[in-house]
Amino acid sequence: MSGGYASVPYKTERRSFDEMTDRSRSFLDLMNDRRSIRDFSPDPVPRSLIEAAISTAATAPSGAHRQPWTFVVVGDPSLKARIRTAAEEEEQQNYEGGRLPPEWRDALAPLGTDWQKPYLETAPWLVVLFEQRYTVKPDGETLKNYYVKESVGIAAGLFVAALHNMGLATLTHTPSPMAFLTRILERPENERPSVLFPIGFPAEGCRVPDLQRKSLDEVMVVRDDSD
Ligand code: IYR
Repeated sequence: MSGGYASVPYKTERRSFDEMTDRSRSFLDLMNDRRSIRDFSPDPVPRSLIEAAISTAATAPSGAHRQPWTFVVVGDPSLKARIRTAAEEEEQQNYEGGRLPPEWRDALAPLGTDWQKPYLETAPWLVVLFEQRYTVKPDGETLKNYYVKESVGIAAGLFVAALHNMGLATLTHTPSPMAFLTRILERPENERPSVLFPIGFPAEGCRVPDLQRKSLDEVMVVRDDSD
């Protein structure tokens, strides 16, 4: 391989099949216990934990290694309150002003969500993930980014996994439309909000819908032309 980057050795040690099996199962067990929650405890969470989760998320692969993401961390109660008010204004129009198409309303009905978003104030942290539609270099030069939504989606997945692994809960919240986040958080023109994550511990007595995940057979297709 040639190119602009110098190359460094990549670790080549292999684990045994048994160890791989053990690790695959324990990671599956861990992730299978993850749920999106909407009922957060106000208990504080040290910012260092949020920072570690963001560092993990930022290990995601990205198109042309542009790393087209910004994680805005919000803990200030007055900023959280402004975000809640703005999100609820939009969501009230969605749920009660007839802005949600009937099919979408029906899809959400089993989840029991409504326009009220108290967790945007209760959760000790909100992290808003922004996608960088293009990169602005320190000298002001701009660079095109590639596969931005895919890259940011992968980073979001790693973020969710990192939070769950350390014992924190979150929700991939996408208030719609999200432009108010650009305004309130004063983000530059090259950024667009992607996901709003309220983060904290689940409230005492927190309950979640009794959802089932699709089975492996439902999500996997094996193509093998040799049999
Ligand atoms: N953004 C709205 C509606 C909503 C949409 C989907 I798709 C969900 O899975 C859940 C909610 C809200 O946050 O209530």
